Formats: sequence, structure tokens, C-alpha cells
Amino acid sequence: MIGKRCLVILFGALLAGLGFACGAQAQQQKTPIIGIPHDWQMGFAGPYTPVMAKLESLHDLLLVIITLISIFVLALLLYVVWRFHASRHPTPTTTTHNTVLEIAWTIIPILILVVIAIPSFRLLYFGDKAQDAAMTIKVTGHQWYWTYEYPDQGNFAVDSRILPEADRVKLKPDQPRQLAVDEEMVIPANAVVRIIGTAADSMHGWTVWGFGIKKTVIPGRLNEGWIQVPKEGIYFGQCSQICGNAHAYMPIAVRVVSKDEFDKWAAEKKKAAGLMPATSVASAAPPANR
Ligand SMILES: [Cu+2]
Repeated sequence: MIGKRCLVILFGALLAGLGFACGAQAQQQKTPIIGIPHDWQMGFAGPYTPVMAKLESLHDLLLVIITLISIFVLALLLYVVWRFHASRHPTPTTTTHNTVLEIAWTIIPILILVVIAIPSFRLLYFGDKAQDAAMTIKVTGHQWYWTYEYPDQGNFAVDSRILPEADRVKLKPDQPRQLAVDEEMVIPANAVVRIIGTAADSMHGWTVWGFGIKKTVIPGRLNEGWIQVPKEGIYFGQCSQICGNAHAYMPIAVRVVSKDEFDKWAAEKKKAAGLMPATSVASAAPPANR
């Protein structure tokens, strides 16, 4: 009887342990991935977006092409050094032209450039404009912080500043020093987000590693790009355009969350900004002058 009870208790403890382990795992899965460079990293960060995936494959193609060209040129040089050495070739040749050779060394490089240009232009146009964007975020670069406006989410804005150095002891594990900010850009996972960028003072560069986006933002102009990040997590970037003495201290942090979490966050920001929900704005609007 006692043995049976012991067995039941043991089984219960085992189940509880399993449940705890699963809970811990679920908790662990919720921990955001941090898109930051790591020690001994060899390749690019990511790819975290479709543009970056295509950018990486273009890079790989170019790496193959330039490696083959470099090996070919090196082999030619070594052959010339060996073949036309004074000991093997005492009387220099008087040849000045070779039509076949000249056509070949004009046509082949043109073909190589065309092979490079086709995927390059395709990628340029792919990353240029968002197709069927779910939302738009306007990025404004300031000396030395970023403002993110959400015009189609109630038109609220957040200012994103680096967390001060003095506070680094308080930084959480997902807040790397010199990269963590007080207000991240928050976007829903999988959504196509159109980024339009401008600057308020000098030029800045909105660049996030692994996103394949590097938008130079210029006062008086709007530059467009887009991102679509399937994986939830926090991703980091930095200003990539020298913009003054705190250029190194205006990092970029993008938090990718579920749609529900994003809606909750947007509602909070709207409330904090004193903005009414879209429906009451429409009903409360004064009649238009006719
Ligand atoms: Cu800068």
C-alpha cells in the first residue's frame, strides 16, 4: 500500500517536474533573439529579412566571380614571369597588336559585368519600394537620436535615445551596452513595413545589420525602403552617416513582436500621447466647412 502511494507521489512529482521544464522552455523561447554581431563572426548578420537573404546570395555570387578572376590574373602573371624570363626569352617580341585577343579582353569583361548587373539591379528594385505594405513608419534622424512616427496607427511618435552610460549596470540581458535604447521601434512579425526616412538637421544613416537596409536620411527629402522580419526578437543597428560628435551614440533598436503585442503597445502609446481611438476621432471631428 505504502509502495503504491510512493509510486503515485513519485509519478506526480515527475509530472510536475516535466510541467516545470516545459514552462521554463516556453519562457526561454520567449527570450528575444538579439541581432547583434558576436565574437569571431565571419559572415553577415542574419539574414533576418527577404532583402538581406537576396543580398547575401548576391554577395556569394560576387565572391565566386572575384575569386575566379583573381586566380586567373595571378596564374597569367606567374606564367608571364616564368615564360618570358630573360634566360628563356632573350630576344623580346615586337608584337604590338592581336585583334583576337583585344576583342576577347573587351567582350569577356562586358559579359562578366552583365552577369553581375542583372541580379544587382533586380535586388536594387526589390529593396527599393514595399509591395502591399501593412504599415508605414516614418524615421527622422536628429542630432543625436531617432524619432519613429506611426502615421497609420493613430499618428503617434516615439523618440529613441541611447540608454545613458551611467545606467549600464541596470541594463537587462537583452539590452547591450551602447546599443540599447529607451524606446525601440516596435513592429509586428511578418508584416511588410514601409520605412520612409528623413532628417531634421544633418544627414544620418538608418542601418540595421541583418535587415539589408541602409537608408541615408537627408533633410528635406524622403527616402523609402522596407523590412519584413519573420522572427520575433530585438535587432540592433547604428547610424551609418557621420553626423556630428555624438554620431556613435545614436543606435537603432527594433523590437519585433506578435501582432497582438504590437496592437497592445500601439494602444498604450496612443493613450500616452492623448490620442483618441480612430473611431472616436471620426465621430468627434468638427463638420467640414463648405
Ligand atoms: Cu550619425
